[in-house]
Amino acid sequence: MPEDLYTAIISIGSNIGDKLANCKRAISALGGLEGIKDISCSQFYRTAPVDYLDQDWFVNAALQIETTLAPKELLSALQLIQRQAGRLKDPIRFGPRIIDLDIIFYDSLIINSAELVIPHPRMHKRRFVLQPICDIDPAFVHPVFQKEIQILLDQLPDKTQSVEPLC
Ligand code: PH2
Ligand code: MG
Ligand code: MG
Repeated sequence: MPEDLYTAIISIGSNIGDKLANCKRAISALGGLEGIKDISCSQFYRTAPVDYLDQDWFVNAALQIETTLAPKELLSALQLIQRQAGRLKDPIRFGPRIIDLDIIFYDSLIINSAELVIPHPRMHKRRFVLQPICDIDPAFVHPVFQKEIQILLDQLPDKTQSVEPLC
């Protein structure tokens, strides 16, 4: 019997070493996992750091995947890829990382558990998350705010966060 397929949006970022190569390697690893298929990727962006400013700029993108994995299984899979890339612990909250894979949306599900909050709790304030998602699905409606991603991006009060396509 075919298993149910869900659509998830994942934000990806790196600001250590060869940032673009780190992102591409993680996307390949994701594509090789059982239960994940049909990955679409946004453009890659060069983005100024937010929340912790004293660190190098990031490469960020967004991915849309089709998956049979449940949210917590998907989280474990993303954490495994992060560990395999050499990210073992984070000395600084919001600080430098070789790879970061965050679940932003999982269909229109709302989850508030100790291990996992979906939609991602800070995504609506972050141009480096909203802009790449707009490449993939600008009309997707945020299930908590009931606003399209394009509207959240247009209404972002902070116009200073730098997010430029990577050439
Ligand atoms: N990730 C953070 C903190 N700050 N800034 C940018 N530009 N891109 C990120 O991916 C990022 C960040 C913590 O996950
Ligand atoms: Mg993360
Ligand atoms: Mg993050």
